[in-house]
Amino acid sequence: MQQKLKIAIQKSGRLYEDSVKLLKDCGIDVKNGINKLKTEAENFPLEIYFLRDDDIPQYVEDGVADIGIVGENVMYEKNKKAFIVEELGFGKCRLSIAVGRKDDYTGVGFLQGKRIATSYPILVEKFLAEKGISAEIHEISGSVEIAPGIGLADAIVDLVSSGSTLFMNGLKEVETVLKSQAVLIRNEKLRADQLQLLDRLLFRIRAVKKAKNNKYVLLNAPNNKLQEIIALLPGMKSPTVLPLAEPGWSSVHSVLSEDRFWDIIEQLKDAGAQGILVIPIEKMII
Ligand code: PRT
Ligand code: ZN
Repeated sequence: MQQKLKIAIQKSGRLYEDSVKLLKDCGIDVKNGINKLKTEAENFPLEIYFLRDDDIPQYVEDGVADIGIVGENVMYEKNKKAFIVEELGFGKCRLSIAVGRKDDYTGVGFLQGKRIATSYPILVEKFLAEKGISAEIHEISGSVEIAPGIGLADAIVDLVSSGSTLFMNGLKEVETVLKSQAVLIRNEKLRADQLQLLDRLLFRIRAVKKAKNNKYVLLNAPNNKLQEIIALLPGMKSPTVLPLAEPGWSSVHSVLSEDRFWDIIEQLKDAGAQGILVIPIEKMII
């Protein structure tokens, strides 16, 4: 029987949907995991375990799961023996220190001798030690943002994405302890056959990520502006140029990366490009 690779993903919560979507985008069929501990992919030798995110690093360290998807915040807080193999680009947030909106915060010195509520005592302790601050850490497991309001703490350290939770609780973000996103982690001692499966999966994940960060662009260009327009397009190699039925015009096809996208589109328009079409790419293999 063919060996299977075992992956642990969050059972429900903020990482669940993106984790399943990533596997689906990799062409791996995942049956819905609600109320299930485990399922098998039909078209890739993968067993999927649905777990609480906090437990995933331990399962991967123990080898119950070979790989897992978890936030860096959990990975570093749990401090288990596992490797990060790939950043996945979703579940982005930051672990931040917040104090009362009216507090006169001028720097980390503000925290000296204060009470800090958090679900991330290890990361907070490390941050404070690096800054030479000693403070009282109160570990609480949820609703950290209400701690200052009920007199339990002077500051909190919690995950922030939009900032609205802090705002609604009369707090302001003052320091970033860690920037986090979902990552793929692996057990330290995978066998050769498991590593081979991981490589196949990683190849697909990277193709999906690359595609997400790029767009396919088609545009029409007057032939006398072609050189200028082509010079603006980085592309995978050189762009494809095809003659249009209308004399003196060409169609140019290329790939643009998301981060420079709007910049380049504006320059293309200024250089005389017309009828610009932008199309998402599903997979990108180079
Ligand atoms: O049940 P289980 O233990 O698996 O889930 P959980 O409740 O512990 O975690 P969950 O589903 O809330 O989050 C899973 C992971 O998502 C986290 O470990 C992070 O890696 C990532 N993530 C990304 C976030 C956020 N963004 C986020 N904003 N996790 C939590 N939050 C919370 C934060 O704690 C705060 O309460 O959202 C609130 C702040 O959001 P804003 O938008 O108001 O700033
Ligand atoms: Zn959790």
